[in-house]
Amino acid sequence: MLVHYLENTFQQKIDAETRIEPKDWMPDKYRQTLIRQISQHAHSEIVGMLPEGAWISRAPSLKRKQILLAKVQDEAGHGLYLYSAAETLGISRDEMIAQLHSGKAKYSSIFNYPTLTWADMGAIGWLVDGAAIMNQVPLCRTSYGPYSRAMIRVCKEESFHQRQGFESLLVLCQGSAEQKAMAQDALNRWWWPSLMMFGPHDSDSTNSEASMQWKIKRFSNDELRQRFVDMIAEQAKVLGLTLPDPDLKWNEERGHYDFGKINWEEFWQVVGGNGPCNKERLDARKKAWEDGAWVREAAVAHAEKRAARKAAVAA
Ligand code: BYC
Repeated sequence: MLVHYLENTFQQKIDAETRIEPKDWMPDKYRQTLIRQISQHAHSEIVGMLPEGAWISRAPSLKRKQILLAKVQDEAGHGLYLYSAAETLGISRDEMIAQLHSGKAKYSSIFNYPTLTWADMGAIGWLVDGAAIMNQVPLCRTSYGPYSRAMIRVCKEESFHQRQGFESLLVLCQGSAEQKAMAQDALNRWWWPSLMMFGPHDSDSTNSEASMQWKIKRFSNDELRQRFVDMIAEQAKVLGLTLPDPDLKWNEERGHYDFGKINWEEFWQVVGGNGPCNKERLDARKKAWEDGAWVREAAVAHAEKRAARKAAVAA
């Protein structure tokens, strides 16, 4: 009876657009869904540093190196805001990291593809950050307060990331024939994985119904994917690049671009751990965690020393 009352009051708050805060009552499934989504989002940011991080030392100029360095640092920051938001739901940072390392928690499929050329840095900024913004701007109004506030800052930074990616590709597209070919090749490889970032079709999206009712999600996976295709198809014209989809065509009646079939078999293989770089990415994260053990130990020892000193002064 009491639970029924609490659930009703909770849903009324959501319907009235009142944010849910950490100390408010919430259904356990709402809490678990948020822990799942926010922690997976945080892991995606941290794992997402790896494919681009590999190009910092190979950036073609000081300017490009500075931009890439700043972008990768921003991603570390996004991971930290998101881990902090998830911690307000009662899970510790260590538990989340353990779930990533054991394979229990997912991270975005997109980061399991290799970065083969410099043009991939442009393609990631344009497409991957472009897809991220499309998905994350609505999350600024998500129903859980700490997550929505973290997303406001993240989105501001993501929009700079997308602009730098587009501008970097534009420079390549206006350069030599080889540079333009490199940009086209990067687009060919990153296009379909970018569409997969939005998740399975709505009919196969197991979490959507509850997440929409709780206003964690405001738009469905397919709606956001369509918006992304419509945006990128126009921007590709400015670059003079061709999206690698023979079925891409403006549909006057729908007022949207039609596009070809996504290879869902590939998506589920990548999500299941069998993508081209899954093992490499997880090994890199585990190694970073092990190599950083001494820093965590030193920080704890320092905190204990300070607390002991403070206690001694107070006594
Ligand atoms: N990859 O029921 P569904 C970034 C899983 S970081 C892997 O539709 P949901 C950036 C899904 O988890 C971008 N798994 O799920 C960083 C679920 O499995 P579980 C990351 C995926 O949660 C560095 C199952 O498939 N963005 O921008 O309602 C550099 C069924 O899916 C994927 C976020 O994390 C995928 N692509 O909707 C540059 C945004 N898609 O968990 C850029 C926040 C689905 O039940 N997250 N799955 O075992 C979300 O908005 C939602 O979680 C999703 C999926 C739209 C991604």
